[in-house]
Amino acid sequence: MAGEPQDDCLFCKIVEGHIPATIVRETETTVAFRDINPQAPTHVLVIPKVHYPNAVTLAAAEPAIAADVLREAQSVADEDKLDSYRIVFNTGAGAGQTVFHAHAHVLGGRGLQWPPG
Ligand code: IU
Repeated sequence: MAGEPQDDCLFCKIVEGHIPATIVRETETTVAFRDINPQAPTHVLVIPKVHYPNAVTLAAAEPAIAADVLREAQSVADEDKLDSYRIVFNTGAGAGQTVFHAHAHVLGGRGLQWPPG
């Protein structure tokens, strides 16, 4: 069923506590943890606890939770004292998405180039 945990999803396993992660924030609907392969001094992933394959399918089905993900991105930035930061939603393998559970990358703490690679 839509939103239900998937047996083969690594981020569902992090939500369930079956795979370790450095969790920095948790709410009723979201978990935020440090990326294992950080690309910036702050590189935190904010994920919904429910399983949707990407941010747009999450937003279509659960708009309030998609908004929670964005709110949590700001909270991560506040906790790491970032004035500016980047939120990235890689969507599709061609754009670099490797984990098909919706997630926001929150990147900051260094100068960020535009356009991204
Ligand atoms: P992507 O947008 O799907 O490429 O992002 C997935 C990210 O998840 C990527 O930056 C990985 O380093 C990160 N990650 C993680 O932090 N912990 C894990 O257990 C796994 C992936 I698997």
